[in-house]
Amino acid sequence: EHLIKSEIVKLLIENSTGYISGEEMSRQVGCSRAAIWKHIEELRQAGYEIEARPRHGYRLKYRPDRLAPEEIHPHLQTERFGREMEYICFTPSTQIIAHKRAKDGAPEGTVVVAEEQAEGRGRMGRVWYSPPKTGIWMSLILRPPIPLAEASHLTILASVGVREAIQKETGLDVQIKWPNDLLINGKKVCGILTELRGEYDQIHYVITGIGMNVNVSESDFPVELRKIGTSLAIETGRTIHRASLLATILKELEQTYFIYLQEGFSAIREKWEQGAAMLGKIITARTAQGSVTGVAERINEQGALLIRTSTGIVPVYSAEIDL
Ligand code: BT5
Repeated sequence: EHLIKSEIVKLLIENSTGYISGEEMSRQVGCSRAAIWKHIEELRQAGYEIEARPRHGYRLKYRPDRLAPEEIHPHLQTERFGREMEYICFTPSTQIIAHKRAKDGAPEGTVVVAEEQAEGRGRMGRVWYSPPKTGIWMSLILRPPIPLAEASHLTILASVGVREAIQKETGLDVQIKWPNDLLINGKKVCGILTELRGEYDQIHYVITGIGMNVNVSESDFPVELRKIGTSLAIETGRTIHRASLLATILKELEQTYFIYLQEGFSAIREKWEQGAAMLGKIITARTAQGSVTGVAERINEQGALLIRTSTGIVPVYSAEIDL
């Protein structure tokens, strides 16, 4: 059903400078004119403005910014990522749904995306603020053939892919803050959450959660986040079309993931280092075992951050970083 709708939206977009007839659409999509008419009506209900002119056909005048599959699909340039997609208006957390789908055998590349989350999850029980219709709140199912010890590679490759997507789509300079933040002008625009199920020698599945502030305005942010958070709209001064951005994110993520599977972690590590906010700087890493202060040198083969202290190099596997 949603594939037919995607095809119709695609045709309307491609022909939006003129008209496309119902007959032409039914021929290209391969369904009846009555079916086309039914879908056009449903699109209108969903907020599309579609003009119908006798003897000319249909013309798209306005497209709402939703993250529904029929919105993403016309932009999608991936092999697997986003080919299966679940779209939800409101949910506690897309992570919870993605875990269920993964357990039920959903294929790699399946995406769960929501317009709003009530209890978006951060790391260690923290909350991710996810207001309606202004962000990309999504979870991606991966099934990488790697041991548990290498799971942190996935957070790093996701940061690299998402950074690439934002830069391509907006031209903004994005910095990566180890382990899971993307910053613009020193403020957090995106957080990544890697959750997984697996055993010592094999991961069963990974859920990569991505929370990106896209059209969140300054006054939308709760007071405590105003100093530390930002959005693409705040930084560019314009509204960003979320559906095409999401398609770009999936494309860049897939590309980065395929490079990782084919060439290994070192190819990703190089890209990561190009975008890292902290290398060569003095930082403090707060870990569960205490604080480590020193110069951030690089990341190692496991994805741990290496900090040069007065007593030697210390690898840090999980921490909060003060820049
Ligand atoms: C993260 O955690 O940065 C990971 C966030 C992942 C969210 C996505 S949304 C889709 C998927 N479904 C979910 O339920 N989660 C994932 P962490 O490093 O722990 O950062 C959390 C901290 O960031 C909070 O304690 C706040 O200080 C700050 N924060 C919360 N919401 C924010 C927002 N919208 N923008 C910027 N900072 C925020």
